[in-house]
Amino acid sequence: MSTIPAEHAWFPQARYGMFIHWGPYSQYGRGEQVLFRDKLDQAEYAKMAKQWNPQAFDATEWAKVALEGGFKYAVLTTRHHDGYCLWDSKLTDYTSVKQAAGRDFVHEYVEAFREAGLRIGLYYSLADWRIKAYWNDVAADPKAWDAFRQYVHGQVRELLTDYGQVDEFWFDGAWPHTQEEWQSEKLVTMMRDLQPAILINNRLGVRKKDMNHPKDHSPVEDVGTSRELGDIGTPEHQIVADPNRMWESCQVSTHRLWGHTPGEHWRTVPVLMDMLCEAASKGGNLLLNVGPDATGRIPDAFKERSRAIGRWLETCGEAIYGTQHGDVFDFVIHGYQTRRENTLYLILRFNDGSGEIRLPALKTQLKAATLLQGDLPLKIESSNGVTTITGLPSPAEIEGYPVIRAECDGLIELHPWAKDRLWCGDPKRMLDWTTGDASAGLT
Ligand code: FHN
Repeated sequence: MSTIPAEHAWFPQARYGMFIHWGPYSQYGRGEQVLFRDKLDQAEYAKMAKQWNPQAFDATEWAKVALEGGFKYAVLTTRHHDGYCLWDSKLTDYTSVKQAAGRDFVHEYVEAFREAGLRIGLYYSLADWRIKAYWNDVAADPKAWDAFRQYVHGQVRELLTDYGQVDEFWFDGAWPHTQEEWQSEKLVTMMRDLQPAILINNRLGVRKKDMNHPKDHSPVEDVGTSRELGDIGTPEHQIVADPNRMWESCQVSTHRLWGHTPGEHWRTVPVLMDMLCEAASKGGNLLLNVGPDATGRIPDAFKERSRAIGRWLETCGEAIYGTQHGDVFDFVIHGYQTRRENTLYLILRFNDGSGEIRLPALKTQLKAATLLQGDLPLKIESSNGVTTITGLPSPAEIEGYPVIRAECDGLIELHPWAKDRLWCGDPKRMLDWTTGDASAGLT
């Protein structure tokens, strides 16, 4: 991965962002794509959207939830595929300012989250399901496509002109058009002229020449992502490191949908914690989604989960924020590792009560081992090349995932056998470890 420009250094420091999918679709309670997935009548949907008036919306309250959750930035949907704009766009009347709500929700969000010290992200869908040209081949009506593309470019210009510093711009909905048809390079140039420090994601359309590659040509590319444009990769519903750029895994906090779905199952705190720790261990961020309800309230079920993670981050955030790729050796029987230079953070998914953690793969001696919960020094024993950390308190005495700060005495090195994972590398590296074979009667 190329070096990260100074103006983008906040992103890996942040590690944890709040994704917010909110729009008139929240009135239906069946996710953000209800217009298409229920094939609703467009005119009926637009009528409902124009009447939408979420009077309980309080951006300051949302920012408070974000801070309590330990989030360092947020990304709000300014316009999803349904076409309804949450800001004062001069290019359409289909906005929260010109319709019943009479408010510029993006302005309120930006002001409150900036005031709270959070980095500002704006999500913008290139797709607009109301517009015929979006669904059509460009060649079928080039003039209509060009008018639509200019509308899109113009709205991006508005969002980067009228709302102060925007730290991250999150495109979506490029499918089925290519980065060439969207004129994404021109769009990105305009964006960087307006906001030189801005971080832009990779969902700017697949390059024409990549259109025929099988989807599996790269594990982190999804339909609509560009291989060359964009500062950050955006694996969705998966946590797969993008080898070429910074990345954030976007994940839902309920079972599947991004927009508000009352009655849906919520993912548990351990599942959400696992995603955050796994993303950090692989050197990426987690962008965890919430779908506020039609009145503008963030569901209590999200707040409870988010606060639990926030409390853990108050004690153990040093193992997440600003850490590097830490998946140094196979640690799956205990949990996750993150790293800060020669310090390893051992994040335990569970505490089995044994009071000890064996680290057979680690060749480098440990200078110190400390349980972050309570800043408790732990004992280090070494014998036959195996380091064991002992003195872990019982599960009842530790809230959340136990985290050990393991300070290595120099560069982190592994025993040769451990450099490859099981089912990888030269299997003969394990011969000295075996006890015999069938011919000697030992089976
Ligand atoms: O179609 C959208 C979907 O509704 C949602 O916004 C997600 C969030 O990353 N993006 C698209 C699906 O990949």
